[in-house]
Amino acid sequence: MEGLIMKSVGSWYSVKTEHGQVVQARIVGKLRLEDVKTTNPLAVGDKVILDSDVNNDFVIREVKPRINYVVRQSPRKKHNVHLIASNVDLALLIVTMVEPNLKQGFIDRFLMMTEPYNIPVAILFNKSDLYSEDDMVFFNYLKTLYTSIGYEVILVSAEQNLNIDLVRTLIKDKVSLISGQSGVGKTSLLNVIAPDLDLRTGELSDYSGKGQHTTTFAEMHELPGGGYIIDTPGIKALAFNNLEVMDVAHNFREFFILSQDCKFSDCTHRNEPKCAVKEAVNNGEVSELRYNNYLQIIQEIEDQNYWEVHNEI
Ligand SMILES: Nc1nc2c(ncn2[C@@H]2O[C@H](COP(=O)(O)OP(=O)(O)OP(=O)(O)O)[C@@H](O)[C@H]2O)c(=O)[nH]1
Ligand SMILES: [Mg+2]
Ligand SMILES: [Zn+2]
Repeated sequence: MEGLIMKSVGSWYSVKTEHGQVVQARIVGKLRLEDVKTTNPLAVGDKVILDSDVNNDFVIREVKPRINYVVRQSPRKKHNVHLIASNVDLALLIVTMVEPNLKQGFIDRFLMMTEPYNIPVAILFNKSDLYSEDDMVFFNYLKTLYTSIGYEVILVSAEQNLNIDLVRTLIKDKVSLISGQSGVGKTSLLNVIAPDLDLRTGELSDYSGKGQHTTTFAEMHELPGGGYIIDTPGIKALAFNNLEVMDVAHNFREFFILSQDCKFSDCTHRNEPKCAVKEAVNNGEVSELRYNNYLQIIQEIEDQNYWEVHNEI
């Protein structure tokens, strides 16, 4: 029997079977997995083959090949990654200008998780009811920037029901992942999009990002209008030890297109001569904001690699 993983807590998985019921199942034996080293064998969104054991309990025998997956660097094991979700059609990145403030570079760092598989991203700026005029000016700037690169940008408010219909239309019949810092209103938005779900949301007293997380594990919900949505815990920090400098260069969409005109095929767009990306930054075709975030990410990766080499000596 086939199944779809809706939730994973410890070694138990909630699996929706092809007959529509949700059952609890565990892994037996060894699953054949892809070559990526992961700290967890299965993720929400995985399609699996279910069986029953001698006690008539459900067991997972096999995971079907994934179309794509979203991973984060494991906080514990540096070169392992943690699977967040798989087989995703769309990622909704929830941010807000205030409560908590949008962290510099956060959007571009998030995109490093979705770009490797070209997962479409819609950036939802939530809590618009709280934005000042200045916040709106910056929002409009970011909207123009990210729209021009190919991402959808929508101003929303869970509180005031702003543009929720637009989001409903966007996610209809898709498997969407909802992600972002803690407290930006991911679960609140889900509750407005699909009130029947009635999920728990939090009151964050501390917006430094260290506040408590209300959602503590990824969980997939079936949407009444068709499709699925995966609520995830808030992201605290995004590190990229699992990426190489060239991966980052390839995952900045507009840089990648331009890089065909760089003199060197392995151009990192820093000090190389005849670099099409740097030229585009200089003449204003590529955003300085994006370029600076790019430099910051590759610098971080190089620093980490340096320390690793250093420590091995
Ligand atoms: N003013 C305003 N507050 C909002 C809006 N959306 C959510 N909030 C508030 O923001 C707080 C956090 O909301 P949650 O939905 O729990 O945030 P979350 O992103 O799911 O947080 P984690 O589960 O910790 O990752 C709650 O107090 C919500 O009431 C909005 O559009 N406007
Ligand atoms: Mg939540
Ligand atoms: Zn270049």
